[in-house]
Amino acid sequence: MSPQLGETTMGHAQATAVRPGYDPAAHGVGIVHIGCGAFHRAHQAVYTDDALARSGGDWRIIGVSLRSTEIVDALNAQSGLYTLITRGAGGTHSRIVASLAEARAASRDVAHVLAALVDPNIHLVTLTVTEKAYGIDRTAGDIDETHAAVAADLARPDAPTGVLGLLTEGLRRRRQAGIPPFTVLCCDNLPDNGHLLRTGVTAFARRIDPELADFIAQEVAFPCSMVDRITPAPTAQTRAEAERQTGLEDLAAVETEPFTQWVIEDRFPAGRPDWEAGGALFVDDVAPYERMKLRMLNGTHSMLAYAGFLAGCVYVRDVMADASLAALVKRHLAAAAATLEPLDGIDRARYAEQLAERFANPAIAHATYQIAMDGTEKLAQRIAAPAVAALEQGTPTRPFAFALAMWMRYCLGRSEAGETYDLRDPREASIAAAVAQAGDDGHALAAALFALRDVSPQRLAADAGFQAQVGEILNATMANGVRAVIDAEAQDRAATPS
Ligand code: CS2
Repeated sequence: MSPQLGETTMGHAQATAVRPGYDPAAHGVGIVHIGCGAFHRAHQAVYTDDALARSGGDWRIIGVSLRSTEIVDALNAQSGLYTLITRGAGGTHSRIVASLAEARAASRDVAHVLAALVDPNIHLVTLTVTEKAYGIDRTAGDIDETHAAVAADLARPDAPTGVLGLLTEGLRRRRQAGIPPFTVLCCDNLPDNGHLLRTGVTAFARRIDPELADFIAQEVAFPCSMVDRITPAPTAQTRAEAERQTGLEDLAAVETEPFTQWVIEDRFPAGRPDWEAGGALFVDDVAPYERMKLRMLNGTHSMLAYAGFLAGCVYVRDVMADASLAALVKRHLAAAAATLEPLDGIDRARYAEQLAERFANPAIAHATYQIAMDGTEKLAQRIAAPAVAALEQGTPTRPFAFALAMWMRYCLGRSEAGETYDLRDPREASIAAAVAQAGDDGHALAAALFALRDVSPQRLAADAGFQAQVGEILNATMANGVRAVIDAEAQDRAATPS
């Protein structure tokens, strides 16, 4: 058995693995990152690693996991070190990342997490916790008091468990101790993510202490950012590949694609690392980049995840190897692009081509079932928002109706062969109630699922024509089967989308 990756063994890593270009021990911490899952380890932590190598600074990261203790234990056993494997047309490469100094699990170690949040050396709190962890009611622009962590943290604000509670308590303690606030950088796939989180934190704080809420609104910066790197959940193969590449056992290894992008609003009053070293782009307004990525990459991802999963494609690359589905991917990319305003320096057609190539990457095993997770948290910004824009502009809407119909068919929770699967959606119970009520009537199911809060904006739910289109596709799927509908959609309708 190979020795485990760690401070003392890193020097023995095989020459095939690139080692950090700096001495990690010479740099202090400056960032708390909440959500130290695979995406963070393939993205922000790598940009910070590049920044440390090029410009130094005390910017190492304390990783916080809200619930899972497994990744925390794995990282700490390796002094925070892990292998980043990139797989693409240029081959498979590995590199050891050293920007994570330590990890903590909020679920068992909240005192240490709060101590880190109050540490004057911490200037930044960054987050990748997934859409559902925030507990913000996006339609109302307020906190969602029915969200489990929000409810628990309102009851015990001094012992927080969730994002809003932790940030508010950290900021409260800093203010009380006269320590300047940290900047909060949201890195989740949500539109206007910085503004949204600011709304959530100030609304949460207002329930506890209105003065603190005013202080946060005035003094804390919440820049927006757009993040991009396709990162499948690590598996035993990931760990085996890391061991092959480095000669060391690594329980925190991640694999990802070569492409990476980070567009950030440059508003960091407490300073920041030299993330430009890893290629980050700093702009005044992130919104157009975010919209482009959410609608083109993530929207197409959701469509292909539902249609692909239902058609028996386990991975995204299998979807791209299916002629009809690949045509629908291109159709969706074009329809999403048509809803966007021009953006300097971005060639949308080229961006769409590049996305199709990234999805087809044969070396990346990105499960459709992984992307299908949490549909009720994702579809509003990925599918419904561009559908509304398309209705208003008179550009094609059918690709969005098809995507929603595929999600609705997926919501039945059973394949055509009769196998059941878990929806893995925070609103599973409401979906099940809608399905039970509507049964196999596509129009009734569409109406019931459109009525779920936050999934589709009023404008879309009120459009009888659009809803009828979704219901028809759904009925055709139930009558003729998913494969027949996908083929018909790709052949007949793709040429003349309505
Ligand atoms: C995916 C994203 O799981 C999903 O919903 O669409 O995680 C996607 O892979 C990333 O946003 C790519 O940057």
